[in-house]
Amino acid sequence: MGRKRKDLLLINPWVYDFAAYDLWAKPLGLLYLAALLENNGWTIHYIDCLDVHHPALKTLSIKEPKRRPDHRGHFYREEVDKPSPLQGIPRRFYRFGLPPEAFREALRSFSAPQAILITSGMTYWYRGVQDVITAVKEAFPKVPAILGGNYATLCTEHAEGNSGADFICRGWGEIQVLELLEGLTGIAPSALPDLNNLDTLPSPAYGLYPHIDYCCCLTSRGCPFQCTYCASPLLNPRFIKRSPAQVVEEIARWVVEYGVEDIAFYDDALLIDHQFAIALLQGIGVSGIKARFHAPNGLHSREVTDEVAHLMHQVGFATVRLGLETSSHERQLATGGKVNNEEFQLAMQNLQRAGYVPGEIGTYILAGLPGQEREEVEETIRFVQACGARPYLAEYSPIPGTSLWEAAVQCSPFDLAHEPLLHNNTILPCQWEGLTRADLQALKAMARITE
Ligand code: B12
Repeated sequence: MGRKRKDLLLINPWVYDFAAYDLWAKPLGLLYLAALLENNGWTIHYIDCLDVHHPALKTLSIKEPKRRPDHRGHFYREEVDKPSPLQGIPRRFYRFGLPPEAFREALRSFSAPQAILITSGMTYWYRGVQDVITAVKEAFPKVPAILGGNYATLCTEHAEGNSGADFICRGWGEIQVLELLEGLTGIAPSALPDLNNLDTLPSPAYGLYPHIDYCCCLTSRGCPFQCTYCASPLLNPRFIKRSPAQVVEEIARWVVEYGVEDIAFYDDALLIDHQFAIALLQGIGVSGIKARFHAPNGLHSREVTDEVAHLMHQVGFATVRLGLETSSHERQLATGGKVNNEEFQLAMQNLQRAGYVPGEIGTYILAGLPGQEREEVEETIRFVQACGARPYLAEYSPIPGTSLWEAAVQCSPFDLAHEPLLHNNTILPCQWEGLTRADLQALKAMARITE
């Protein structure tokens, strides 16, 4: 009797959107699962539709999209028709990622796996999920398609009715996927992680990429705050950290193994545990790792002490973004109280004393929260600029299950409750006469003016 074949195909789907930019975007959850499955003896085949270095692009003589020296950049894209719920939006709509013929060609190069695992990012990116599942079902009609990730977790019912997947997993996938595969194939897991101890998880499987020019790192899962607009508590059952030594060792290995110079942190709360933050930053310093570090996901200002700011500057944090969201004291309290203006000012002073120059520090401002007026955003932009930071306007994307969701549904002119495409931040889902799309354009222009 031959041994059972143990092949899986893992896929990061296309993105359909008005805009998408590779701000160090990798499907980290899927890469974590890939590493765990490899440890359990599975052979992993992998297609990342968003891989700008995918060999299929060269075969089709498609030039690599423009990248910056720090490896941010554009994805390959093709314009497509707007889906009907977005018809009224005066912007072009694209499919980002591999041309469909390249994807189908890649599928043909594999023989049927035991299961196909598909991840999902933003809730409003589900069309890419649908298209991938349609294509894999054409190629391998009998192979079960398993869907997980943010869309699957936050819009489970919608995914059940619309994705085409045979199985849908909500939340952390590690144990679920091993158990599901056991049920489907009879192959029992040999290496189970302990999800109360993140140090038992293997490092994300970046080796699946033929070429990689940055790595994304997660030092923790979840967040101790419960901000009303944020999905973190829905995606993570608790806030849990890795050991700083393990993180440092992992980054050092990536720099040597893949030759990467850019590391982006994906944490929701990177600095929130002060002792951890100091240990991590000192560890990076002592190890002599030479890389640029990026925090595209926003840091908690309260934690940017003088010491933390100096260490960040010393070890090479090149992208520093603080999450302020609003300078309105009332709204800061009403949305979760993660920061106030004095704490933000202090963080800015600490960062500037540490050597950051004005404009080098970005600050996220939320625009278009339910009932939020243009003046509040304007004031926040002015405040951020006066503190020496560069404002980044992030249009609010309403997320089902969050505390702010009902208010968002009530105030939105769009049918948010039935159509996840309408969660797209670009359409300004909660626009109203107090803050219109035209207002937003004016606010963006204002935010671009830096002293
Ligand atoms: C990193 C990040 C980004 C990165 C890129 C992410 C990417 N890969 O594309 C950047 C900085 C670019 C980004 C941008 C934005 N983001 Co963002 N981002 C995140 C963040 C912090 C982490 C995602 C992550 O990788 N987590 C770590 C991994 C390990 O977790 P995971 O992917 O969930 O995987 C686990 C499970 O889901 C599951 N799983 C995953 N895949 C699969 C597959 C199978 C088969 C199975 C079984 C299980 C499974 O198992 C995994 C391991 O346990 C999340 C918040 C969060 N905590 O998740 C927000 C989040 C996804 N972002 C969000 C938002 C709002 C945005 C922006 C719109 C912000 C703005 N207004 O500008 C932009 C939009 C970008 C665009 N249009 O291009 C929202 C979601 C909005 C929505 N409606 O879906 C989130 C949830 C944050 C929030 N505040 O609530 N983001």
